[in-house]
Amino acid sequence: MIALINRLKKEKRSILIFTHENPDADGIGSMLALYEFLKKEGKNVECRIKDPVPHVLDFLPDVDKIQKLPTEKEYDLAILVDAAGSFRAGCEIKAKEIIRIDHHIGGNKESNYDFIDTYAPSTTFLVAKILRYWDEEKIDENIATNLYTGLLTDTGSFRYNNVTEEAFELAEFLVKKGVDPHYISNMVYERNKLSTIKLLQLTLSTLRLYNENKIAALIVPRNFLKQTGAIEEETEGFVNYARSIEGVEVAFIMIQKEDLQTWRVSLRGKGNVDVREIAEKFGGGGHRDAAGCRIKGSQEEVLEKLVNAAKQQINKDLAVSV
Ligand SMILES: [Mn+2]
Repeated sequence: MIALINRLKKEKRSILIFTHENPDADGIGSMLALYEFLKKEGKNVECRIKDPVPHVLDFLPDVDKIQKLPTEKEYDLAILVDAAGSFRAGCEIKAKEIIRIDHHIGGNKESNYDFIDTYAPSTTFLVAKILRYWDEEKIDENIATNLYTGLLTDTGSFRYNNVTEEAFELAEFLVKKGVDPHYISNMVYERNKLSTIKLLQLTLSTLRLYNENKIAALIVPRNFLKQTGAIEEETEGFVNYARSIEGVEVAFIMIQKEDLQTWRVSLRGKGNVDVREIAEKFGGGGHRDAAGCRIKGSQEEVLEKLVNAAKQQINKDLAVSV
C-alpha cells in the first residue's frame, strides 16, 4: 500500500479512475472518493464508467463529475476499483499502466502496485485505508460520504459476515468526518421506484420451494418487465427475499433475457451450501454465498436443472457438515 501511495504521489501525468459496468455503490463510492482526494492533491484525474449511475446513487457527492466510457483518450495511469480485472469495464481502456484496488476473490493481476484484500468488507474500506495513511486531514465530508456508502451497501447495512470491528471503526471515523448515516440510508434504501415494487410483487408470486423448503426459486419472465414498466436492473436484490426464508439454504432467481432463450441466474446461500459450485456447473462463478450463471432453455427446463444441481450441492455440503 505504501508503494502504491508513493507511486500515486509521484504521478504528474493523466490519471483515469474506473470501475465495472453496471456499477454499484462500492464501485462508484470508491471511484469518487479517490477522485476527490486526488483532485485535492492537484492531480490531473478523471473518472469514467460505461453505464449510467443507478438512480438511488444520484445523491453521491461529485457524481456529476463522472464521464462516460468508452473514450478515445489514452491515460498515463488508470486505477481500477472494485473489479476483478480491467475487462470488467465492459470496454477497452487505453492506459500505459493499470493498478487494481479491490476485494474480490481471484481476478487479474494488473500491476505490481495492485492493492487487493479479499477480507476487506468493501473496496471503499481499502480506499479509506490508503487515504487515511496518505493524509487523514484531507478526508472531508464529501469523500467520507462516498466511502461510507460503499461500506454500507457491501456489508448489507452491517449485516453480512464481512462485518468486522474494523468496519465499525471506519464507520465511526467517517461519521466523525461529517457523514449522516440516516440521510445516506434514506437515499439508498427509501427511494424505490413504484415500477420496482410492482415487479417485486409479481416476482414474489412465482415463489416455489423444493427439497423440504431448503431450495427457494423466483422467476422473472420477460413479460413482467413489460407489464410493470420496469427494467431488468430493477430485479437487483429480489433473490434476497427467497434467501431470507427460514430453513432455505439455496435461493435463486432466474431472469429471462431479451432473446427469451437465455436466463440470467443469481444464486444465494447462507454459508452452509457453496452456491458458487452450482453456478460453475453452468459455466458461471462468484463467491460461496453469492454466484451467478447463464443457462439457455425453456423456463421449466432451466428450473429443473437448477433445482437438481442445488439438491446435489445440498447433499454434498450438508452431509459433510453433519
Ligand atoms: Mn465491492
